[in-house]
Amino acid sequence: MRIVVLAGGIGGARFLRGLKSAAPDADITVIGNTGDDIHLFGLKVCPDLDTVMYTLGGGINEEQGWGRADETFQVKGELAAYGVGPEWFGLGDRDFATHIVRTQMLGAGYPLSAVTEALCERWQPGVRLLPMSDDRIETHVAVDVDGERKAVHFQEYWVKLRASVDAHAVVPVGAEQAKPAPGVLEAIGSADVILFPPSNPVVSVGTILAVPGIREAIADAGVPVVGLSPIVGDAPVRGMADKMLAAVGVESTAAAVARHYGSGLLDGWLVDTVDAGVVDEVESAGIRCRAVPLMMTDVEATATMAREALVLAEEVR
Ligand code: GDP
Ligand code: FO1
Ligand code: CA
Repeated sequence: MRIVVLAGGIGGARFLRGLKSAAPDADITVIGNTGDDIHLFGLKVCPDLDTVMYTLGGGINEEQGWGRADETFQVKGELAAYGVGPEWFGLGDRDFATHIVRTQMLGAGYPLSAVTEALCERWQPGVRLLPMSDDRIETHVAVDVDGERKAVHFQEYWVKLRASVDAHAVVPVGAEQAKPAPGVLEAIGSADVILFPPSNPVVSVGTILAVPGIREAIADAGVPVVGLSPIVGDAPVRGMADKMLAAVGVESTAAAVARHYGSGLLDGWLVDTVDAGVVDEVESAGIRCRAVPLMMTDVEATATMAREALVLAEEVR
């Protein structure tokens, strides 16, 4: 079975670990979000691609959910001693090597998709990991600072400002001119099932869908498209999905996120058992819905979620 998954960082990566366990023989292609990418110290950092690669490859810091296990921060300290920032973004020594290799290969002319494939040769994630695009796309967030509206990079909003101020708009800068990376449309076109993990609907899945051609290819694929809610009990399990949803005028409920994707895209939607009350509402929007436990507490619980998603896909096929 060929499965295509649109993934952000932590939510996407943890779901994929469960999916691999639930469907060990499946051929899984991951279309990864690159809107979180940022250039720092002359290096290209791709947080969501790296989170998927490290999580599936066994190198992730499990508690944190991003960055490397057994990390040290000598380089960060040395940069700070030179007064070279930003000091608010924590790049570790082990992680730095990934960004150096990536930036060196990009400088030599390789596209991000080829670089990602090369990095995955080391990590062997057991999935085909494709960036959504080889073109530069950076999510910016409109905020008010000292009474003035300005756009900041998504990482500045999340890591520096800790999402403490309201987001008025979220813009995937560069998306309109971008093309899907090689292999993306082909993978969607030959998929047996397409899954939206419980990733951020705005700055992860939403950004991937903003690359011209991807949303259309999924809608036209003619195969089941099933999503899992990142909102449990009217709040994100972690992260800033509530702030991002508010910026695009969507309530933080499992039902509102399903309606936001819409029946033109989604065939099936899983909500957590605490949200069982919204099943009828989602179904009346033309999306088949089931309530099952959706907390990714360990790989076994996550594998059960992935199995439920595949069962729902067969039901709507
Ligand atoms: P990010 O790029 O690191 O922010 O990760 P993603 O976009 O892939 O996923 C973030 C989303 O995952 C957040 O909206 C969380 O609510 C959701 N999430 C994290 N852990 C869980 C979980 O155990 N269950 C569910 N249902 N959602 C989760
Ligand atoms: N998140 C933080 O909250 N603080 C950090 O200093 C930080 C550094 C960092 C470095 C590399 C990387 O791949 C991810 C990193 N993250 C950090 C996570 C990242 O900002 C976000 O969680 C994701 O981009 C949101 O999807
Ligand atoms: Ca992300």
